[in-house]
Amino acid sequence: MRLRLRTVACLAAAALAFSERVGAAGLSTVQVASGLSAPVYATAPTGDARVFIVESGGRIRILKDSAILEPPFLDIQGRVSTSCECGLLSAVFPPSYAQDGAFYVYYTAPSSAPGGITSHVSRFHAKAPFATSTTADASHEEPIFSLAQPYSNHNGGTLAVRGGFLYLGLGDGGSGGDPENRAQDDNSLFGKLLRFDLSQQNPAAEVWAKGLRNPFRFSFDRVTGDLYIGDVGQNKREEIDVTPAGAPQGLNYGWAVMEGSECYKPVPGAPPCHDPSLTLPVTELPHSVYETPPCGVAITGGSVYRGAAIPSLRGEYFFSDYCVGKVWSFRWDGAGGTVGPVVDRSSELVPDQGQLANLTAISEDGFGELYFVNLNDGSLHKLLPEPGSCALGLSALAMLAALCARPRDPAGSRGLCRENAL
Ligand SMILES: [Ca+2]
Repeated sequence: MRLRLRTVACLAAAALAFSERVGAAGLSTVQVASGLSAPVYATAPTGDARVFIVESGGRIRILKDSAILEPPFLDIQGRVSTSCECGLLSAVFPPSYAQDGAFYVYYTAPSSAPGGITSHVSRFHAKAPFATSTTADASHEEPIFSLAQPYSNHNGGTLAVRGGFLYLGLGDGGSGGDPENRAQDDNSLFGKLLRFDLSQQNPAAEVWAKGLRNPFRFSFDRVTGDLYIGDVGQNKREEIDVTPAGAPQGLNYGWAVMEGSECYKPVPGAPPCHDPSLTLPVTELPHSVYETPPCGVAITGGSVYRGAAIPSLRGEYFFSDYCVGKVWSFRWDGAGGTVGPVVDRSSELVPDQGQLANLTAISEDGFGELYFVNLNDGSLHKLLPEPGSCALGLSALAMLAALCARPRDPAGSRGLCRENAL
């Protein structure tokens, strides 16, 4: 018994030393796809080893075994407008996808609306067998929601599923400064987080939260259900809003009364600036932190890492800025509602090929591993442990295990390494 306890203690110490190393400086990125046409998002059905890449021109491509499959999984290029902040902007596979093949997309289409576009959420179906399907039936589109845009910008762009509901983030309608105060207007669907009951064949749009300017990217933590919104700022502040899964419906994130934690403008009928009813960001990036921004600034909300490759990183939220080309991360303490240090990860994540710039998404595959989507050069990069982390970890493990009273368990150590190396 005494020997066994000492062995367990030794191996635990080895595992701790290993995980601290990976957590401290053990990250890298590897280019896994290139030659894509204006990619904006990556996702996958839960447990599917493939990656489904959304191209803004109207195609969804499948990355399988390091190759992009032909033909595309979905091709609706003729229905999509591609100028400005437009196009096919996201796709989501609900948990029921393996049973019924149904998935949802969000895109903008040319229209006679004042902004020249109309936003659409539609349901499509993969061709059977669903779990391994490589093509969807583009000819059978089921409209779920549409909304004519008053201006061409601030179109939101993300769909996500939580607890049987489909969520859509919509911008304030566009222009600048929310001229018609739509984000605070309960009679308008702009500037809102909407949700749809997926148990309904034709679900109605329900306002879940308001006071958003342009939540281009938001996500749910796949373990906790907490909501992370990257809301693009106006002139001064980019913000991240984090809301626990159990928060009530009807939160007001402040725009255009407030831009981040600063007052922006009084809005008739809305709470005043700093009113306690407003939900303020958990962290924000003042524009003053950027040095000579190349094209302005626009936050790209990301995702919480929940993969298997880097266990010490689980729970860490990664985000970027489309224009500035940096990647940051922080850890949100759901119980205390506090935010850990915001860490600039950019130098750690320099990839083997290409670069992490013009990121339109940091999103997840079917196992919670993270991908960086570069719109400008058409590439996709995957977050991985730093090369050699596993070998170094094994060295530490072997050294410490050798001090134990009996030989280490080879199967156990391989298990640790495998978990960190994939
Ligand atoms: Ca806000």
